[in-house]
Amino acid sequence: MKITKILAREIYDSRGWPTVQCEIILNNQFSVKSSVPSGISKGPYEAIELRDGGKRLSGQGVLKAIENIELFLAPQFLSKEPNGLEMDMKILAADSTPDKSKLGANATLALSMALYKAQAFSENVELYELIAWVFGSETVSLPFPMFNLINGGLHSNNNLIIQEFMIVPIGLSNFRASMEVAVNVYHELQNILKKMNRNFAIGDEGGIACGIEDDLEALELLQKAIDTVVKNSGSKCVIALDISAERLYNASKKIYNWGGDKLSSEELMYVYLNLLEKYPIYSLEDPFASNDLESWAKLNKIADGKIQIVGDDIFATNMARIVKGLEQKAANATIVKPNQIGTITETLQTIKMCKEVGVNTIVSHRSGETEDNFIADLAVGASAGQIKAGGCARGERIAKYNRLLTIEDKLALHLLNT
Ligand code: 2PG
Ligand code: MG
Repeated sequence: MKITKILAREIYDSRGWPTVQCEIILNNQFSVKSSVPSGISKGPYEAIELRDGGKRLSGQGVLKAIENIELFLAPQFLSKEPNGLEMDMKILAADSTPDKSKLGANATLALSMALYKAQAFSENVELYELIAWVFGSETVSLPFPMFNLINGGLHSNNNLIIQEFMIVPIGLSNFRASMEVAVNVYHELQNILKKMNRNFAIGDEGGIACGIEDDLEALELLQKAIDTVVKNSGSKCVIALDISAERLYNASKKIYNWGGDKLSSEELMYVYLNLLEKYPIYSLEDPFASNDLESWAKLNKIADGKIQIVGDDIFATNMARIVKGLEQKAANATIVKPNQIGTITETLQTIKMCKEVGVNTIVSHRSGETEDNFIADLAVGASAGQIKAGGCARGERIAKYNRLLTIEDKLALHLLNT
């Protein structure tokens, strides 16, 4: 099939801010669409998201990014067979900056995702199959999901310092069973809050976002809900936290603002060590700021491979930054967000390199999302191992989990037929 048209348009994300949608029309009749997410807790190393500035939509418009797709990038791909890998190389050449600051990572990624989808469609394969093929892998696997059941930090306006309180069901034989446990814990948490007469609401990432007093109460309630659900089920749940410490750090004073307390790196380390002792926490994301590398290395040494120390803002899905972090032994896992780097091909390269050097990878959504469920196929096709796509509510979060349920069924059927 040939590309007959590439359209881009401004649509809105789950927070009501503009974002980029790209539509590719094939053979004048079929079309595929992609749309890009947007984060709010960002480090300094992410690829540049192009925003229009000015008065319209508080400066958040993406009309320039759209123009970059339609006028600058699209013409070279018209009348060609869609090919994600090859066409990403052309996108990279057209932008030619290390951070996509010329065309905008929201423009390059929207087109890159749409090209991969168009290729899968025209070759009549599932997107995860195409991704596995580009990735050079003959097998695929479903990721362990991290469900974000309590939202704090910049993803809500409550008192919680920790940004994400996630649960990871373990000891289950498939994704559907994990999802079921998570959904039960999510509803149990709501029951507990109702019994406590707390008013609560859902935050940016589909977890509870108010009605909880502080981080310790959040952990206590989460543990209580987990205990109630797993009591008779034979399953287990561990906890994963995203601290997102970048926003808490004062680099000139070298202190962290921990809910009004001014903590040194060492004091913050003790906070974590206490939490690790008290709760079944198996994964800590962004525990320190990216230029407090020494503290990362100390914690990673203490973790000794038993706890997952995850770099997000510090690595920004960027191979060079991950290599630098590994030289310092800063972490043993990385978050993978396609819009931190700006194309799907670069995202796959990053996952590949991490696998080769034994760094765990967690494919991740952004706090501002759309209904696009590309990351589900990405996590499966590249056998990333883990995914975080939010809580057990809100359509844009559930879209990713529902796609994983569908993929799991397709793979089971495939196994039956072989
Ligand atoms: C994170 C992400 C996603 P944001 O910090 O891991 O949960 O948040 O998209 O706001 O950067
Ligand atoms: Mg993070």
